[in-house]
Amino acid sequence: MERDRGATAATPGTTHVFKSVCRSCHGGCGALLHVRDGELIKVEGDPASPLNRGRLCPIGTVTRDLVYHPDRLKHPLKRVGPRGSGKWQRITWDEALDTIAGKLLEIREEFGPEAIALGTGTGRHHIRWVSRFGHALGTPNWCEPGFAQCFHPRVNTCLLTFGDFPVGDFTGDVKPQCILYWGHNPLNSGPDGETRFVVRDSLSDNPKVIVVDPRQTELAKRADLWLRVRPGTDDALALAMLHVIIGEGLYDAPFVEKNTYGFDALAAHVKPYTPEWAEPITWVAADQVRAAARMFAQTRPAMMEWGCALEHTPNCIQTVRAVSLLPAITGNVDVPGAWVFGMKGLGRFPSLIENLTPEVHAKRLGADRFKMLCGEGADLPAAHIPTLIQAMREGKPYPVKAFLIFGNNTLTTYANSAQVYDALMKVDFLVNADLFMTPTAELADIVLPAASWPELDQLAGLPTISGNVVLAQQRAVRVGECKSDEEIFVELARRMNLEVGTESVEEVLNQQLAQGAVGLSFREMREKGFVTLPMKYRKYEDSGFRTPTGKIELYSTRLEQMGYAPLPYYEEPPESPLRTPDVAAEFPLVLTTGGRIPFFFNSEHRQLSRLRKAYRHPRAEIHPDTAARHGIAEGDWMWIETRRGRMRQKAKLTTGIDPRVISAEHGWWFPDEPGPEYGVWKANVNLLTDNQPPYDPAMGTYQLRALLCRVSKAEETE
Ligand SMILES: Nc1nc2c(c(=O)[nH]1)N[C@H]1C(S)=C(S)[C@@H](COP(=O)(O)OP(=O)(O)OC[C@H]3O[C@@H](n4cnc5c(=O)[nH]c(N)nc54)[C@H](O)[C@@H]3O)O[C@H]1N2
Ligand SMILES: Nc1nc2c(c(=O)[nH]1)N[C@H]1C(S)=C(S)[C@@H](COP(=O)(O)OP(=O)(O)OC[C@H]3O[C@@H](n4cnc5c(=O)[nH]c(N)nc54)[C@H](O)[C@@H]3O)O[C@H]1N2
Ligand code: SF4
Ligand SMILES: [Mo]
Repeated sequence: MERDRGATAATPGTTHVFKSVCRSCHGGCGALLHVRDGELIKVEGDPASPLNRGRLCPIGTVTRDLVYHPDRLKHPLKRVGPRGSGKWQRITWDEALDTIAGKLLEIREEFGPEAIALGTGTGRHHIRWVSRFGHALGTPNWCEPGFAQCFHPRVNTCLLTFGDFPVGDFTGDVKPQCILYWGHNPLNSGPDGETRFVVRDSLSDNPKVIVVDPRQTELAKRADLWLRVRPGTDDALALAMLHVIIGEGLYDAPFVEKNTYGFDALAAHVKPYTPEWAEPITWVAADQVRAAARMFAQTRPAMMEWGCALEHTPNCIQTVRAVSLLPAITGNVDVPGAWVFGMKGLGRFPSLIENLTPEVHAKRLGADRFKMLCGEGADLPAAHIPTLIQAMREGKPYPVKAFLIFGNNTLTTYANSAQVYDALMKVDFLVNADLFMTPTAELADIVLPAASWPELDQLAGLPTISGNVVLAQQRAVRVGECKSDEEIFVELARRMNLEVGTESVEEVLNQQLAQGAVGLSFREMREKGFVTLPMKYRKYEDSGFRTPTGKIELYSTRLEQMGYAPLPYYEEPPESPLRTPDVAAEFPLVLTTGGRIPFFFNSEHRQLSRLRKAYRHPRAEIHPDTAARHGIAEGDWMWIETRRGRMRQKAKLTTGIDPRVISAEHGWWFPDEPGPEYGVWKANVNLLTDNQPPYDPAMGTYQLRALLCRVSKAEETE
């Protein structure tokens, strides 16, 4: 490893500016890191970056506060009291890594490699390194709460339907004339590479905007049409829109004729799904469904941008399929200003999956059921989280003895937190690498101090999967004894004498670049900061679509082959006023969870006082009429209760939500409250969710967005 980065960095008193990329959310804004005497003195948006043009959001702005926060973990710790007692002792990296390596070898020997599971968090720079390390040591069991619940249902479904993953062409010369935002609030959430800035900028070109969201978000306020859908019924809404577009002949007939497979079957299939059929299911008026379908189909180019709300249901694959067919039949695919397939600047990450035999693949937890999460239908197969929790708690279908968590606050983001807590208490060996001590890390045997993004080398290809822009993230500073997750994996692989997975971080990044289209080494990438690839449209005219039929599969032959429905269907959420009226009698309100907050990333950033000042408390949205019925006023603490449990958040009264719906925030714990719990049971929305069946048959997804609840006023003293 080089001693110093940047010739001037070594000269005392001079400032060196490193080009990098913010990784505090999925967004990937270009960032300039100003370093003097080894200290990060300023972080600013890179004016040259096409993703943010010099701007940073509130989270990116306080990067220095994150890097130098006094609560950062700065050296490895080992637990000295009983699990969860909060008693820790500082240890050396040597002791930490030797202990982990020794324990993993022991477990692998006695119970087989599959008894070791790895967990990580969403959008992390090191996410692919987690599976790589797992594959190197021979276990198929790695997981991430975003694999069955977020983004990957869209990725895997689109790979089957389109042969590639389409993204919005926000930055091309032709601007979208109509944008449909479906279950997505990108002004807050900075999605996968189309940063909130790009989305905001696109509004100044004055496109028609359609928003499908139970809440009146800022985007919904700006929209020409806002469809206030009942949570969990997007499948029905999409089928009705397909019905209108096909029934009224508004689809792009020449495109459909030439480039799609199964149109007639789809047309026959959606015939019964009239807007009048959808109205009582979705709570969206039939004439609004028609207006939205017509606006989307009759404006060119039209773009559809979607979010994780579609993937937080046990019918997620079919929902995603149904929505994705709207751009397909209107010809808004790989054309300027619409959905496009990216240029793949960043090559495939060397995941070492080839190290697993078919027998080991078959042992992946969930592989017997969920082929699109754990098997042949998955781009990168992962374990099914509820099945993993069961293996940790009950030793079924086989015991999982070790769980290594790299960047996930498991107690806050997995469904059914109470059961997850039980699993973490039971597992023999628990390791957690994080930037901060969290309620989850408090349960570990060994805690490792991870480096934050300005402290490490990485690559990002954005938008994710598409890779039109390749960006280098680079180590500009060091904090305490923190190591990047990537470095930890390399060191563990070496200490365990694994046969593969022992190359240095830079070697692996170079391997990845060698497979992509930019044609540079990591060292060269670091100098450049980022590379934008020129966009080519209508690539299918030369090469078709990479599906079995060479066309966009409206009727999916691959889904059919795997034993799943080839045409999308509607399914009522597992608990709902229509499906379980008995439950609704006791819990009459529909609960959705997790709408993103611009000041925090999932469970992160509650330590950062500048962000907490802007957003002190967890809030749940409730209609004023509903609030009044329960004697709840603005800012009151309010109990929200489901069949699983209860927790409280502060009431935020708004007419921008249906009186029958509640929307609660996710990710809450309170670093400012005493450990080891840090208030994790107070406002944790996953005390209300369930990880029990039904699951999406192909993806294993559970319900996070359409549950039944009731509310009441919580007294200050409770
Ligand atoms: N009810 C409900 N539950 C949800 C959701 C919802 O909407 N509703 N959303 C779901 C979705 S879409 C997702 S993707 C998941 C997200 O869930 P996760 O990805 O698990 O997010 P966090 O729990 O916030 O995990 C982030 C943790 O990683 C740490 N961290 C940050 N950077 C690094 C790093 O570089 N290295 C290491 N080692 N640690 C780091 C942070 O300090 C924090 O503790 O949550 C899911 N859970
Ligand atoms: N600042 C910030 N950025 C983030 C994150 C964060 O926590 N903070 N999280 C990251 C993660 S993990 C993800 S997955 C993305 C998510 O980013 P988005 O996809 O934008 O997800 P959300 O904001 O959770 O939900 C989008 C909208 O869906 C609506 N909604 C709720 N239920 C339903 C439903 O049943 N149907 C429909 N149609 N809409 C519904 C919500 O009201 C919300 O406005 O953001 C990422 N970026
Ligand atoms: S939008 Fe995301 S990538 Fe951009 S500055 Fe904010 S946290 Fe960083
Ligand atoms: Mo996510």
